[in-house]
Amino acid sequence: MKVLLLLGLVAVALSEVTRYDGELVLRLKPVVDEHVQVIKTLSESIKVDFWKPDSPELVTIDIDVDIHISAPHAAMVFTMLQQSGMEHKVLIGDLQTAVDGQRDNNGISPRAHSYEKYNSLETIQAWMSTMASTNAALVSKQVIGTSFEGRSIELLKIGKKTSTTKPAIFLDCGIHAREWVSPAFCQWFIKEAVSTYGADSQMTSLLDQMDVYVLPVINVDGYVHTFTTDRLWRKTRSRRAGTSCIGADPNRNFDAGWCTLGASSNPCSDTYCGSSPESEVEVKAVADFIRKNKATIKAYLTIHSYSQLLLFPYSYTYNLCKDHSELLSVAEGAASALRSLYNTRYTSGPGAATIYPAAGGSDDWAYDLGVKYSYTFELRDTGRYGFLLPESQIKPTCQETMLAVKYIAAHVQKNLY
Ligand code: DDK
Ligand code: ZN
Repeated sequence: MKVLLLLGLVAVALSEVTRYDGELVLRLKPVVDEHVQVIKTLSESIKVDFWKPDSPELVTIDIDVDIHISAPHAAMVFTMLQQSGMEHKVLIGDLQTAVDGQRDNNGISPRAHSYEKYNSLETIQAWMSTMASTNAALVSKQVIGTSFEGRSIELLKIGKKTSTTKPAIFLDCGIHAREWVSPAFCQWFIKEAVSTYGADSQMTSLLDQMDVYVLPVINVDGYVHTFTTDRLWRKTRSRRAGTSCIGADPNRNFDAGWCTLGASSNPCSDTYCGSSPESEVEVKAVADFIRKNKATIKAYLTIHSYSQLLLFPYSYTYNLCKDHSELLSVAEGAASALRSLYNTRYTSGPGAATIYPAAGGSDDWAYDLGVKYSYTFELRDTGRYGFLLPESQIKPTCQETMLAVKYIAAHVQKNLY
């Protein structure tokens, strides 16, 4: 027993998991330009981890700004906020408590796969193999590429197998590493598809007529890093010459107005656009797959968190896309279906005007490629827990999100021919 305890301590010491004791998440409400400047100055003088928006360049007046700061800087930050007269509140008073608190579905074995827990990549990939082999008539697994650190990027193709090629929906999760509820949703979707096929008439008709490609974790290296080392990592884990900073933002790395707006060319930024479009191998793998299947893919859905938004193109320009009115009305229908279950309120609209301009995103890229029904979800919550959404909220979050996804799928199906 003592030996085991000792080994445990050594293992903890060796893995060097980042702790967040005493660190805070604050919500700031800039209403005049001076406030915006205060936030930018702050981010230049101390390390500020931006939760919303994702980087200081995106801060403007009249939006909520959620930031994570370290304990030693807290007193100074509060003084600065007081002096500027900017309204603010503490969202999370001790980040380590929130990190520990999110794994609140105890009683479920920590190693086994569970739809109501945050599963490790290893667990997810083993489960995907099992899902494919035990549901061979409906599910097949495909490896679409390899990550920077050499992990495989895998998806499941779900749909009744036919001799002719079917139209398809592409659904991905886990572009950003720290948004853990996103991969949880893709797993939930797969479970629902497999378990309600043949019983639920909408799911049956969807999978008879269409295929759904579900990619639970795009940014596999980043996701692993959030389990082993830094819970709040966002980007990929690519190394590049000339900087010690690691990774690029995969949702700024697609070839859509690349790096023109709402993205950073600084490799140390959390919204770094990468050295060129598709410089990140994970992005290239997804883009290659969608290009290859572009004749069949009718909808592109991508799942992020947090903010409770349902967004569609464009984010790289304020111009409205040519299908704006249809995409808006489908988004509003999907949001009201979602709300019908637990009264969770979503805002829908084009990305640039609804949250912030952000070029190089996957939804804009897919849309410009010709995938008309292109949507980005930002799941729960609105900041109470942010990225640290407790496991006890996985089930209600996924249940309500299913209603929105099924609403969009029904519309896509209705407009196939
Ligand atoms: O990547 C972002 O900053 C958020 C998700 Se965390 C989505 C931005 C809107 C859609 C970008 N095309
Ligand atoms: Zn995201």
